[in-house]
Amino acid sequence: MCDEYSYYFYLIFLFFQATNLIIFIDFILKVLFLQKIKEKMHKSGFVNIVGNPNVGKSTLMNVLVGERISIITSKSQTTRHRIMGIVNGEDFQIVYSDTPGVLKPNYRLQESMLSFSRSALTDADVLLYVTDVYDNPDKNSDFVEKVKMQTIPVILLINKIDLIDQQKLEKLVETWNKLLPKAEILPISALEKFNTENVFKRIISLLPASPPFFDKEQLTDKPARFFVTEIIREKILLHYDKEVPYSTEVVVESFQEEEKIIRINATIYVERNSQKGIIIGKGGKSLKRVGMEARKDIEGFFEKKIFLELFVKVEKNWRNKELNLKRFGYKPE
Ligand SMILES: Nc1nc2c(ncn2[C@@H]2O[C@H](COP(=O)(O)OP(=O)(O)OP(=O)(O)O)[C@@H](O)[C@H]2O)c(=O)[nH]1
Ligand SMILES: [Mg+2]
Repeated sequence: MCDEYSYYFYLIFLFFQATNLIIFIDFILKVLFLQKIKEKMHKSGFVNIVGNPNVGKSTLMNVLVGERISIITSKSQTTRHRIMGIVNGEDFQIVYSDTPGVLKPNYRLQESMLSFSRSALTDADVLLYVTDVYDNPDKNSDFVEKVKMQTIPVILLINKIDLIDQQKLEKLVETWNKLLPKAEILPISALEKFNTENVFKRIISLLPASPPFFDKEQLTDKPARFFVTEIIREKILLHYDKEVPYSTEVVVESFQEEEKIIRINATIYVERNSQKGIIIGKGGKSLKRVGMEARKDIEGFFEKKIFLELFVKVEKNWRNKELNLKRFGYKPE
């Protein structure tokens, strides 16, 4: 009798075990299936920002990313590198690339800058061609021709529309429509964030389905030191005229992060002795101003106290020397 009970108990036990196993397998399959659907719904892609110098490419990228990644000044050729700004959402990842303005190179540094802009034509999922209301559509027409040949979606952004009236804008739209007939044209003001939300929405609608390319926490491809050099370079562009800012490169020699402070030593390289004197200024006043303003911004960037020490050195004709350019991070391997 007792044996019979145990037999039935055992059968019931086996039955529950089997149903539990089925429920468990069913659960795992559903999780895997949902994961697959989620992956399929996830969108990712590379959105490259190109255009002539000073049209507002970096201003736009910073607005789209929501962070101050690229430096901005009223001088052209502010951006010298290709800089990534990554925007992450639950179901999307947009990898923006800000690039140097397209130019006719006069020295090797500019050749390298142009190669960064050109590279952005080869690896984008969506291309943002930025122009502004002062830009001459005939300038760098060979680059525009390359944009025209693109098979990927091109959005043409007419920036700084805060500076002109409707009539002039309509004429510009007409001109650009003829030059890039396949491009979708959106007038914007990056400075006033006018229509930039629509740019974002259009990009999302054009992105391909894909898992993310980068860690969802990642904001950029550049290391911390890069932003230090850029902030210092921004202050130099703001405070010095003519060739001086264009003959300047900044290198971070040491970056020591302690618990409460980051200690940074950086060197400002110039091409001539006379430029060294200008950068330093009377009694070191000009260099001190650059250091003070840069330190404040770097503190804001890292949200930490900064000790910044600046040196100035002459590296003759560095803008034309392969070795220097490589050392300063301009020449791709
Ligand atoms: N009025 C107005 N000014 C703008 C707008 N967008 C950018 N600017 C200004 O245009 C100037 C150049 O802006 P950047 O973002 O540095 O331009 P860029 O195309 O990145 O320039 P490069 O890096 O030199 O090629 C700055 O003084 C900006 O403040 C805009 O929508 N309206
Ligand atoms: Mg720029």
